[in-house]
Amino acid sequence: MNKILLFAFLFIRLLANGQNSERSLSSENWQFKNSKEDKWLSAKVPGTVHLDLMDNHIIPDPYKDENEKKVQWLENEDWDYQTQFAISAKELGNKNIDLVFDGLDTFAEIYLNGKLLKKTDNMFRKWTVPAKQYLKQGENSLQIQFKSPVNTGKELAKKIPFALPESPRSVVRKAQYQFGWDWGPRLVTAGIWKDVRLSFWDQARMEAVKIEQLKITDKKAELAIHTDIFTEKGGKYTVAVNGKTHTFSLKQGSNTVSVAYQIQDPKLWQPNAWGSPNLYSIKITIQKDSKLIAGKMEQIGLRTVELMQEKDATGKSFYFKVNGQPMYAKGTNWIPGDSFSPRMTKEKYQKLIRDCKEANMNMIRVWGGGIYEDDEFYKACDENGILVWQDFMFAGSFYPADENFRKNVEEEVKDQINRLQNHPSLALWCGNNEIDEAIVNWGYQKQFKYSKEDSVQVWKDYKTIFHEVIPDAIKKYATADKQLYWPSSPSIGWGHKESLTEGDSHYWGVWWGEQPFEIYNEKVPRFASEYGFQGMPTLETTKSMFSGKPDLSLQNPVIKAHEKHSRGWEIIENYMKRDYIVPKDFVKYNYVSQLLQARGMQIAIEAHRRAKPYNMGTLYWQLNDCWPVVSWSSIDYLGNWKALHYQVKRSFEAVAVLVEKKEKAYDVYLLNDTLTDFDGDLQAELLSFDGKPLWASDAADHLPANSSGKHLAIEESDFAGFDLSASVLRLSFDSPGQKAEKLFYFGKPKDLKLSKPTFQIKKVSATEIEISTDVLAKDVYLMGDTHFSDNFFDLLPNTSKKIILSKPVEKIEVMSLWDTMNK
Ligand code: BMA
Repeated sequence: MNKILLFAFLFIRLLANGQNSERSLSSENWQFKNSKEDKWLSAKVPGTVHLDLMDNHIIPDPYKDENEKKVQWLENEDWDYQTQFAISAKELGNKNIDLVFDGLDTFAEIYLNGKLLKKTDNMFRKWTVPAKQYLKQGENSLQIQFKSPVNTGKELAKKIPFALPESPRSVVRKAQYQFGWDWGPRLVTAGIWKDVRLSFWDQARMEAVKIEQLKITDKKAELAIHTDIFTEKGGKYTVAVNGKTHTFSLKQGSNTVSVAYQIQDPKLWQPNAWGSPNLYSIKITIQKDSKLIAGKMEQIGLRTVELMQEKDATGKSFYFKVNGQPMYAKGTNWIPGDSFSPRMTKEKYQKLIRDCKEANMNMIRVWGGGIYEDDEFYKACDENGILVWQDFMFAGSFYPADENFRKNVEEEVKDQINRLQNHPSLALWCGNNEIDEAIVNWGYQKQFKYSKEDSVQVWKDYKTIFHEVIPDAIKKYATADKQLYWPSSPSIGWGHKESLTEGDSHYWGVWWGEQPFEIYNEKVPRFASEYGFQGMPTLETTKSMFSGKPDLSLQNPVIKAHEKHSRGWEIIENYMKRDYIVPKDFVKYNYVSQLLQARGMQIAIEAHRRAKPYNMGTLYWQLNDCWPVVSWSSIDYLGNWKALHYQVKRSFEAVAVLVEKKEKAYDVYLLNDTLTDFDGDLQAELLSFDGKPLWASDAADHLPANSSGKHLAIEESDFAGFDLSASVLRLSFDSPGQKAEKLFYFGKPKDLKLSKPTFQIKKVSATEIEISTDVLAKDVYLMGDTHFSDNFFDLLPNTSKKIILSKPVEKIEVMSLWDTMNK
């Protein structure tokens, strides 16, 4: 039995001996109904009303066909949930019994045995409701009535003297993406979306435990463990940290006790590629009169994170120092993994975060239009060395700042800090997504005909929430080492030149601005926290859009409906024409749309990385999807890697060779994001597509730790006389500990003179193949019902590539770019 299990076991046993204990009500027999109707139907908790209606075959699956439209009526209805549960005499014997709701979505009235105990108005808060006096021995009934979030929101919006963009979404403290996004369906749901339980306690209950890192040296880490304890009666209580006891005199009510704790010879938590993300378990217990009352186990990591902003000749730097070293941030943006959050499993969280690690990432941004993620998400980030940029859940609109709203936000911030702050992965709190930018750039004030006073009020409210309420709450509730705050991502909108010289930037000149991909080479910001381009989901996921037999055609209304950007299809096609031959066949179109997306992102990532240390971070938009859709994601709803994810993995390699075409030369860069120096060989080789060596250079080279720079310039004139549209420049850096390779082409894909490759696929074992080709094969696409360890790669003649399959498959088909250029 490992330590955690053993603790959990002892803990439950002790609690069962008359100490504090909890009982989940989630698995009790829940029922639900439309408030207007009488018939109760079976329900699942945690869940949502959409899922329950689907389970009861009342609505169709909104992810399929064009069903999203058919379920819109739900958002205007009220819904009732109820359960009956028995309370024993022993349970009732506890001095205190609380009803604890980890999440109610959103406007709920809680009735216990017919008595209204609480009204709620925020999906992101935890509600603890004292319930003892309303409970009775034997059967009890709990009813939660949910009011329509849209109708309630409309009432709230009336109190604001001007129209709010996309009203009423921003007045409702509920996941904003549920109201529809440019990659997400509109599914404004309701329900008990997290666990419900009864909490029994007599003398005291443990509220938050916050672990503060005071100082770390090679020899020891000094921590302070702060525990919030609420007591029924004042007196002497003992707090133990990993068995070391400290006795305190506590007053009746709320107390915070702080205990010093040391770890000798500490091992640091390191982000991916810098070492292991070492974790320590800290067990905190409260005892009274030698009896255990309550306990909690926390997993922590020892690390420092600083956000550096130093004035320089061009503007101001923006980067993270992790454990004292500047860290180049590589990663992506996270959106909710499902439109119905309770459907996300631990396995899905673990897989998606492992996929980030595998693609050489070290940071992920939890985008502000979704949810504060499940504990499992942060646990997976802790375990995989992925730092989290955590937005608060506000996005792309104007938000009110009346007293009620302010209090509600403060409580929300408090709850989330209490839940999340001990995760070593948590690096930065960020106020919101694109609200500063929306106020300054998006022209809503004109669109909604604001008076001068209205516009002034919007800015005032913005300042109140994001420059006062949230940062003040962080100072109040988070420990000093967990208070990094950045008010808005991006800090400056992409139209303004300062967005490239300071702060973080969302560069949307590509896609929204329809500028060519190559513009990324010029528009390099200090820290790119968003930029992106859409690609289709894999064929399996595309087929899953249909309830019946899939009709794979671009004209099919089902396929069309699974693109939520109003001009999405057109933008994809326009870009495709620039760089590729647009295929007529659907499968090939799907393939090229993925290549196009990967190509755009490769150009962006490489431009950002070459600019290190001017640029110190690149987080593309977006990792994942919440339903099957054409979107900016690199992994589709079913968890399949699109061409982009494979490309990201290559482009994010810690040691990389990159090339930039200058007027008369090709500049070759070496990048090293690790903390180790390498001595190796930098080779450059010009090869014809049929594998003939045309030109070569080779030199010993030294690559310092955490560095970037130009290591070689190849004169353009060196390649005079060669047909560059039928040649590729292969660059490699080879050292005993590291290998990096880059294939550089001299034209757009559509201008390359490719010839038909003949592939050989050898089966090495049931789950391994080796592939080779007679001439250069560009963008080799392996198709089969399995995950390939590499895909959408280029293959040179006279080489071969081994590929691991996640499971054996009968049949593997293969195509390459040549197939899209020739019949
Ligand atoms: C960014 C994000 C999202 C959006 C994406 C693509 O602005 O913050 O709001 O989905 O662009 O348009």
